[in-house]
Amino acid sequence: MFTLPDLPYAYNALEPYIDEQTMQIHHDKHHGAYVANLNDALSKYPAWFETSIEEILANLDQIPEDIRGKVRNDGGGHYNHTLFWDIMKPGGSTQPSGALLDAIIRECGSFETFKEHFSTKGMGRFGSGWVWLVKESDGSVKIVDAPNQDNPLMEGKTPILGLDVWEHAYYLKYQNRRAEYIQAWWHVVNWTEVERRYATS
Ligand code: MN3
Repeated sequence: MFTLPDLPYAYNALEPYIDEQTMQIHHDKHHGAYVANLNDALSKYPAWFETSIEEILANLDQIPEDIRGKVRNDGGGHYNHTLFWDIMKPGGSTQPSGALLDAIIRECGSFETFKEHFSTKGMGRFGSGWVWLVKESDGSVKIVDAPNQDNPLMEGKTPILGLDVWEHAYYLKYQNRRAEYIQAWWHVVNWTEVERRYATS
């Protein structure tokens, strides 16, 4: 069975950028529900509990058709939120360094332009979804977005940074002001973890 991982910091650790109540509901209730629903779907075919969530999402075509939609949504939700908690931290560095920074500059020209492009993608995602930074096999990086709980693993690609732009991620504090949420979120990105993911994927 899959389990809800603990947050790697306190619920209020990302204040004032992301508020305690949002973190509590987002982690305990939303992520918790994705895990419970994923386990419920897979309990019909328990052999899949032996497979990692990354492998499952990269091979959705092999999941039995009657549960495939649930596994896509709830398994995606489980993976995406686990990544999301890990790529945030209070008081992290304000930008990446080394090979990841080089790759971002090659793609976007500068780190500031990268942030603009990534934020614009988040604003442009209609309805619920995510913005992703993907590492390609040649080491380059690309900004992509996806609806619902879809993610780059489903396209055979490797996500190293993700931003949740579902309303549940920001509505309590920012209401309809998604742009303010995105601008605030940059303050809590854990670039050390994103660099680790870039280096090891
Ligand atoms: Mn969410």
